[in-house]
Amino acid sequence: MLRIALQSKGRLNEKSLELLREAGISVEENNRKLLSKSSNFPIEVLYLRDDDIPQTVSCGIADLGIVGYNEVVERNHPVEVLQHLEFGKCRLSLAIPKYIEYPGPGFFDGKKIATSYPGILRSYFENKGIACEIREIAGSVEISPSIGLADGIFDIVSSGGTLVRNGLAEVETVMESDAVLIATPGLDEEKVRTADILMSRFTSVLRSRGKKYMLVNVPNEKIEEALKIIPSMKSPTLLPLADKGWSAIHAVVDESEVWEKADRLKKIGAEDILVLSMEKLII
Ligand code: PRT
Ligand code: ZN
Repeated sequence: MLRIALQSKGRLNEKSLELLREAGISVEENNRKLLSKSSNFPIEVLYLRDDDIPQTVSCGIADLGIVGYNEVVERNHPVEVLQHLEFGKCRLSLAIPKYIEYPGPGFFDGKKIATSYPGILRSYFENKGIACEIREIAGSVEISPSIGLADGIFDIVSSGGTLVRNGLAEVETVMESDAVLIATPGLDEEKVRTADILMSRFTSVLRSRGKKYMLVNVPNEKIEEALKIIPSMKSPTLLPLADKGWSAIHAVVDESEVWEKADRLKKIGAEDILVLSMEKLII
């Protein structure tokens, strides 16, 4: 039985549970319980604050965890990063009041910076040989410059709206982050086997996100041209139609490219273009 630590509430909670659900793993909803077992997969979920997940996994109280990569780097506990999960995307950036001209990282020499991520910031400045005073605060970092607590901030940015609302401009991106699957180093063989199954299910779910299944009928003499427009993952499926001289092509395409591809296919004489949503792509 594997134990996986998930954020109990907050930005990553719902998406982590959704990933498990899409991977076919049913767990009882949180209901204020600390621990809940899956009814159809050898795993139990331990709900924690995100700050505690790296350490809990590092020392083996949980075998796996899903947490922001930023937390993994900041906490610096030995864990293995098994997989980037592509949700909870954000960046950690330096920002200063927007009316100040920014000459480059040297600006921060001798300045005070407020942050909840002192470890990442310290190593960034050490690498650049810049000496600044780091003021660690737990929350509302973005108001620090306006109340005179700091000259700039180092914080998580996603849309950038919080910075704009507080009169700040993002001047350096120090690191990119998304949710990651982490593991205790040196899991035993049986746990590694179960974790591998979990990871390959996650991979299937992630691969099918943003993809559509496209079916299109083309005159046989246009097949080659059509295949240039919709190259599939390996090779598209090609089926002869009852109507002689026509074939159907089935292919997996990025959702963002569906319209553009459909327009180009119509131009070369394709008909009956069908676009279906794709639930799973199991490889
Ligand atoms: O209670 P617990 O300790 O578990 O949660 P928490 O409050 O510490 O963390 P939470 O739930 O806010 O965030 C969990 C993780 O989500 C973070 O560690 C990041 O990996 C990821 N993430 C993704 C974000 C954001 N996007 C994000 N936008 N975490 C925080 N923010 C905040 C940021 O701190 C800033 O205040 O949103 C604001 C900026 O957002 P924009 O869109 O205005 O730029
Ligand atoms: Zn937290």
